[in-house]
Amino acid sequence: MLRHLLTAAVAAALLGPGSTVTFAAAPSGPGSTSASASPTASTAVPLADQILIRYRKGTTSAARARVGQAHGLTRLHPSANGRTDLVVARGQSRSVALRQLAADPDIEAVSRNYQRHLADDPTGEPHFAKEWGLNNTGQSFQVGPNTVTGTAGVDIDGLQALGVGDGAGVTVAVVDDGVDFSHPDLAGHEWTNPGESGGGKETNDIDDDGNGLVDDVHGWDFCNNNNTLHDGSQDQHGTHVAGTIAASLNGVGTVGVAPGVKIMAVKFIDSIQGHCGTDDQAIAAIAEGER
Ligand SMILES: [Ca+2]
Ligand SMILES: [Ca+2]
Ligand SMILES: [Ca+2]
Ligand SMILES: [Ca+2]
Repeated sequence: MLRHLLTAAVAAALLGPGSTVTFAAAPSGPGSTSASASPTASTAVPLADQILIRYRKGTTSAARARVGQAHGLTRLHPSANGRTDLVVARGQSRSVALRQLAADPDIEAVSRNYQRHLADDPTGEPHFAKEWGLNNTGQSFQVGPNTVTGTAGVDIDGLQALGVGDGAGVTVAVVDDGVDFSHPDLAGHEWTNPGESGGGKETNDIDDDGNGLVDDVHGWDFCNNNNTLHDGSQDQHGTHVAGTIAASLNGVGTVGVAPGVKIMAVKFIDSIQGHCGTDDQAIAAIAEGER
């Protein structure tokens, strides 16, 4: 249901009532300094540089041409519906172009050309109903001999957040005890150090990236000063924390707040009393996480 709602909402927002997208059939209009009729022309311009313009109702073709010339625009597609143009601004930054275009009297709205995705649906994860912190519907839990009932809405709006994004492209450093990346909900979530990977750098016993840590491929164990990031029963908490952050949408176990993020494991403590967990180890772990 969430996927359908998001798809419908995006379509309505982009097109407006009664509009259709017919890039290939639409003629190349005069609203730009140089126009291309190729329906695939936009693929040569990075998505981050593409700008969508919506003109005010009644804007003439002459006025659209003035907008193109005034702002140095190149049209990437024939106009979708006569009121919308996909353009790139040459010779100036995108942020400056967006600001200037927004102030143009013939333009109703301007935006980056964002890429949309189907909304993630976490409700199929077997333990999602227990994750009241993500989505509190007032569900009840058994806590020892007692039944505890939650308060609907007292949550972090995790369900809605997953409709916006999953954190892909973000790396989170877990400064804790170790993280078990062999857990089914964390497999594939390990951050990989580009300076210690490829061509055998992972296991060559050489500090290839020169940060003082040998073969720190997915993080570092500052407690034992090695690159094994999960040491059996010594580690009881970091895996849980990593799962709260990033557990996969995979039909297994739980889902994290942002199931698209990568985890860097920087262990500084374990469950052995007095073994490690000193402040200087924590500082070193945080420093590595800030890299
Ligand atoms: Ca290293
Ligand atoms: Ca190495
Ligand atoms: Ca270790
Ligand atoms: Ca899962």
